[in-house]
Parts: sequence; C-alpha cells; structure tokens
Amino acid sequence: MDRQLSQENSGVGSALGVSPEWNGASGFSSSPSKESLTVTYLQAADLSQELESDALHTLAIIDYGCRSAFSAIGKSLTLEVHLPPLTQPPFVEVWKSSAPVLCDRVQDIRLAFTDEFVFGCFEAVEHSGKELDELSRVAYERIFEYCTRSGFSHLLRMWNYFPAMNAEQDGLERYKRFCIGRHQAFAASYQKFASILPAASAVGTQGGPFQVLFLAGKQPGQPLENPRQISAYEYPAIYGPKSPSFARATLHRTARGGQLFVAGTASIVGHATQHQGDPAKQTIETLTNIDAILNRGRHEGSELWDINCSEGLLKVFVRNQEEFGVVREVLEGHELGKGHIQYVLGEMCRKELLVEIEGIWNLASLPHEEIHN
Ligand code: 3EB
Repeated sequence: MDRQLSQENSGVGSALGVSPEWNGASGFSSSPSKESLTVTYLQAADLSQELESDALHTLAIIDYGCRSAFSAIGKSLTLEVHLPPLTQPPFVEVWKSSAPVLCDRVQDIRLAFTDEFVFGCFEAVEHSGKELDELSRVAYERIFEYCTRSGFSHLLRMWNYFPAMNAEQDGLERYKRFCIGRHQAFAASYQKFASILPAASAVGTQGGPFQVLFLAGKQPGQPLENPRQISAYEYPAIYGPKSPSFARATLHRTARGGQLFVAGTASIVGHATQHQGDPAKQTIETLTNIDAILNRGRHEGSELWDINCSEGLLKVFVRNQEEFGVVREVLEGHELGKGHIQYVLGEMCRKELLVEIEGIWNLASLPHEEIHN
C-alpha cells in the first residue's frame, strides 16, 4: 500500500490546514480570510465515512480517474479529472471549509461556495472545428464574469486540464493555442494583469473534456515569483505566440495563518528546460525550484512566515509511466518528499518536460526574532 495513504488511514496528520499550533496569530496588512480551507488526499473507499465524521464542510471532491460512485453526495462539487493515479488504491482530493457550503451552476461552470470562497469548474466537450484558443478564451471570460458578479473577485488558484496537450491543431500546438485564449481573456478583463495572476497548473489528460478548475475568494492572494525562473508571463515568444498567464505561487492569508499554493513547477531555470531526457535530474531541479519559492514565501511582505517544507500536500505529474519509479525515488530522498504525495500520469506543456510538481503548504505567522537567516 502507498505510504502516504497508510498515513491517512492511521489518522496521522491527514488534514492540511488545521493544526493545533495555529492559534490565530494576527498582524496582517490586508484582511485575512476568516474561514480556513483544508485539503486532503483520501482513499475513495474511505470517503463517505470520512465526510460524515468530520465537522468541516466539503467544498469539492476531485476524483483522479478512479470513477468512484459519488452520486450520494450532491452537497459539494464533485469533479472527475482524467489523470490516472500511479499508485493503488486510487485517491480522491477533498477540499473543505470551516463554513457551510452551497452549490450552483452558472452557464458551463459548476460551483460550490461558502461566505468567503468558491471552488468552480468550467467544463466543455471539445468539438471538431472549434480551436482550443477560442474555447480557452470563452472559459476564462465566463470565469472572470462569474467571479466579478458574485463578489468572489480574487482568483487564488487555477488548474487547466485537457487532452492531447502537445498535439498540433491546425499547425499550432494545443497548449500554445490554450495560452493564446487565456492571455486574450486576461488582457481583455484586467489592465496590467501580471499583478493579479493566480498560481496555476496545466496538465495534459488521457481524455475527457476541457476543464478549468478555480478557487477564488473575497480577499486577494499575493502572487509570488521564483527568483530562479523568469516569470512565465514574461517568457519569450519561442515558447508560443502568447506567454502563459500564471504566477509561480499564491500566498493566501487566513485567520489561522494561511496557505501557499505553489503552481505546477518543472525543470526550468530562467526560461530554459534543463536536463532533457533525464527524469531524475529534472525532479531534483524541480524540487530546487520549489525550495526557492518556499523561501520567497517565508519572507513575503512585512510578515515572516513559518513554512515547514516537509509538511506539504504534493501532486506529482509524470509524463511516462516507466519513469515513475525514478521520480518517486528522488522525491522520497528529499525533505519535500516527507509530505503527503500523490502521483498521476499527465503530460507537461513542453514535450521535453518529464515531471511537474504542485503543492500546498501551510503558513504560520512568526514573531520576527524567530527568524535566523
Ligand atoms: C512552466 O513553468 C511549466 O500554463 O498554466 C506550469 C504551470 C506550466 C502552469 C500554465 C504551465 C502552466 O512553464 C509549465
């Protein structure tokens, strides 16, 4: 059995977000969210028991291809993403809030929301004849429109999933078309949008619809960049006609401290792919990039944040099933590999990239004298 899942079973630190040491340290420069969010990985078989036994309210349940029967639930957003888990038994990802949840549907967006947060998913089956730049522009425009009208104005995290990411569509790679549409929507809706971009992941699925998942809130998050990497929104045009619109991480403050949402991170330094053909070295480079982002997070703003790198919730996207073992071995030998980890099969946006890792880390506010570097 998978090591992380057996930890879940024994109830050891299964929830990310509620930690007894966090007792509402304050001193935020902008209003923190009052609710807390928690994210966990569960075995699908344990889902119903876990949901009943918990005082928290379930916002969203994301099923990575194990097709468990969710029909009984209905009080939260349930999503199926076609990224096959690489370990058994299959897992589901559960987002919870301390506040009650309601569900809704607006055009092609399914939603679950609380007073302060919304988790949503734009979903559309692709039709031949309609190019991906058009579909991604429409998806982003609808999401922005919903967020503006509903008052959940601040995007905190986004995930983009669609099949055949590296295949060409009318002479241009589908990922590049996706980036064009997303860029058009951001540019049309927000002036100087770099300062409001959320952390994101973009991963090629094994089939299924085009999906854009999003978490938005009533309070803004703080976008962070990685000093080892050029901001994706400033990538040169060799990677596509329009640059990818996302931040390397979003720092989100809550009454308990907060969370750092780290975007899909790969073996890229500056803007160049490193270690072509070497999954082990790509994994190490990716972890070095994540370490650099966590260090940025620790010193963000006037606050000093305590982030325990070995307590993250990580999702690892692996391009080739046969390289999964190598990727896992490297990660498990690293401090970041002590967190809760799930591995899924997925395609990265550049053909040379073999692995991408995203994660969520809790933040606790530290008094200034506790920082030594
Ligand atoms: C990169 O750093 C790797 O287009 O939304 C990672 C996360 C990547 C998100 C996106 C792309 C995206 O450029 C690829």
